[in-house]
Amino acid sequence: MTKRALITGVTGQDGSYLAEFLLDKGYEVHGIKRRASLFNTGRVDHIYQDPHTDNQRFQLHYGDLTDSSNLTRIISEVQPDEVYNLGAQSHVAVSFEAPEYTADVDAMGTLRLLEAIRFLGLEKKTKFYQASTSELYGLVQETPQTETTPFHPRSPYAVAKMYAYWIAVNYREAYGMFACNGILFNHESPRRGETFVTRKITRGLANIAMGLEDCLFMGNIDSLRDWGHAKDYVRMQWMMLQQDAPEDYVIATGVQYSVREFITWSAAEMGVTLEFTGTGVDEIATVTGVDGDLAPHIAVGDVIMRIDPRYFRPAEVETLLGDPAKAKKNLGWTPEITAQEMCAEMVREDLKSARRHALLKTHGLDLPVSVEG
Ligand code: NDP
Ligand code: GDR
Repeated sequence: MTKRALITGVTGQDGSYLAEFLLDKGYEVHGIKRRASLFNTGRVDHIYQDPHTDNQRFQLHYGDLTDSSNLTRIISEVQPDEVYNLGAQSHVAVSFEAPEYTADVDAMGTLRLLEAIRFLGLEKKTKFYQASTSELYGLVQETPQTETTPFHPRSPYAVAKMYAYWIAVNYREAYGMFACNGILFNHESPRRGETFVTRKITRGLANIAMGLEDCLFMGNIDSLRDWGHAKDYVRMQWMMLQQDAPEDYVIATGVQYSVREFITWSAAEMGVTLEFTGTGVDEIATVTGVDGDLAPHIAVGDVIMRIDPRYFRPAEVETLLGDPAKAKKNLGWTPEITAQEMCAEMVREDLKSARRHALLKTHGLDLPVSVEG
């Protein structure tokens, strides 16, 4: 029988890859999208199916994690075998600006979904995946981080996600629900939101390469992260719900790099070498070499990265490194794409869009480049 999945956050990075993955597996996939004044389905438009055709296997429903009655109605209509709760205000820096909204969506939204499943009497049918996060470790207590490392969240986002983590555990223990937390470390792709650090770098440097921007303004580039590819990580989200019994898993690569290294790789993908000089807010990256023709607007001596303290966070997570041993042992999961391969893919895609943009500009169509991040 065809399995039915409901994905919150289907229009986001992970939601779009997961929807593709589940459709390939033969699932009927339902996604919740928010009402917005502009189209917000760019990441899933390629799998859109005309609602007037028969056997539609991908359907979108208007909804919001802040709206219990709406969530209950959608779950009642869909009767999902699996719910993937990927929807969230997912930007850590933004959560300091909008802490209450972040708690409402990320913490209470999770509770609303679990309650809807229970209220509808689906707690024995519907399996639940919660998008938990390495941000729970925050001020890290041990390295590498595992499923048993104590949490110390460092942002309103992380605190909200900590509630979501424990409420999923609680519904598992209290009501016997099949609820799992995937404690996912940072994962990226060409579909990553433009204001997360990796995409900000690949897109920013591609724009500089094509003469659309002059300089990349960054926050804490000493920060260390364990970066994987979103495609590898959504596969694991599905695997977690196919276990015999619900358990929580750390999903990571087990390798850590700095933001500065990610900038160096991204530039190198365009044939550009950099030298970092100065310290703290005075650190800059100067071009020391340009090889090939991928970056026609970058020259030796250009300063293409500066620090802007506005991107520092009130409380920072300096270092994260995950140990995915349990996922490997129990589920046979290992990441297939390295951080460097992922960076190369992101640079290639961002160079393509920067070239298109630059071409339009030469024909007088000068679209604004949004650089806020
Ligand atoms: P994105 O920010 O790309 O996507 C978030 C999704 O949530 C979007 O579809 C967004 O809709 C939707 N959303 C936001 N607010 C609401 C709301 N009020 N009601 C319903 N939907 C809403 O995140 P990712 O795909 O990167 O991450 C997926 C999940 O995994 C998130 O929960 C994130 O916190 C978590 N996570 C992500 C990691 C990562 O490195 N990517 C690591 C660990 C956890 P819209 O498109 O309209 O904005
Ligand atoms: P993070 O991701 O906060 O780890 O949360 P992000 O890419 O935003 O930051 C990673 C690190 O880079 C530093 N940094 C900057 N970050 C941004 N966004 N912009 C900058 O200019 C900049 N300069 C330096 C940050 O300070 C940070 O240390 C992501 C999100 O996807 C969460 O939803 C998810 O839970 C975690 O990853 C795991």
